[in-house]
Amino acid sequence: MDHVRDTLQAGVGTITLDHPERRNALSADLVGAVIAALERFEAAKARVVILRAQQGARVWSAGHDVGELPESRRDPLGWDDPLRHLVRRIELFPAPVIAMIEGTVWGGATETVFACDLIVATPDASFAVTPAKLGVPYNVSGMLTFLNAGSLRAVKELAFTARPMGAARAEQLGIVNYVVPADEIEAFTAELAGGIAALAPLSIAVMKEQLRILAGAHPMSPQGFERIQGLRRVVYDSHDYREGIRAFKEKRAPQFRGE
Ligand code: YXS
Repeated sequence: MDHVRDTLQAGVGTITLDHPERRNALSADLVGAVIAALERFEAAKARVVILRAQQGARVWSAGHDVGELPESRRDPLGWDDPLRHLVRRIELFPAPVIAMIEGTVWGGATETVFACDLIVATPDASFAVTPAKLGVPYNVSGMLTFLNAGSLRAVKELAFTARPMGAARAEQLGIVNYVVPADEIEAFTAELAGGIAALAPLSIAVMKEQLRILAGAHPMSPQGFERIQGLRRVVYDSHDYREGIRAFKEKRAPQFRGE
């Protein structure tokens, strides 16, 4: 089962996450289906993509499927993790991807949404960055996704509090492009997408790729990278990482010890 629906009409592709039983958690299956839809849209030369959840969703996506995170002693967000593939695929898609948000967005799903090119959200939508809730050592390119979406101060607030940020505040901070009432968001997003689809696709594609390369152009020495990976290993080998995952599965509050 893919738990994803997709349509393509007049150059506008729409991908709908549809696994409400698991709150659209980004399982390998669901991510694989989203990526497959993006590949079909690219082959069909779609001009723009809308990424959304089922209409009226209370939870847009609960983030990485915690059940698919390694229990310990393995990088939980390595290059080949499904979430990493999804973020890269969105960034490399040669046309704008619009995230249409109803409901709450959590963890790796927040990064996925922030990796999209435009964000349209309802007033009661919210975005939470949750590694600190679970004891997860987020990965470097993931932190760069956040940093490219908001100011350093806003990213620190999201990452260090793990609290959901409301759509209005996210718009005020320049993270969300538009906040639109729930009964208008579909028409608004369709109109926005239709306008983009009518413009020059090659020009937009090259501007998107230029912005991706420029936004990712950060010098980091081999020593700097190795230091970060060493620090991350300490975290995913820690008691706290194991405790965070176990507490989630046991539906209880984690007891972090700082070791
Ligand atoms: O108990 P059953 O089998 O019915 O399943 C429950 C939940 O276990 C399941 N579920 C998930 N399964 C795997 N991964 C998830 N992320 C996940 N979230 C939920 O879905 C069923 C219904 O969940 P329930 O009863 O909690 O629904 P609710 O409507 O009361 O609450 C919805 C949420 C989203 C507020 C709640 O499910 C929640 O807080 N989920 C976890 C949000 C979160 O912390 N996500 C971060 C995942 S880890 C991640 O993305 C990165 C690795 S990181 O953390 O580093 O950013």
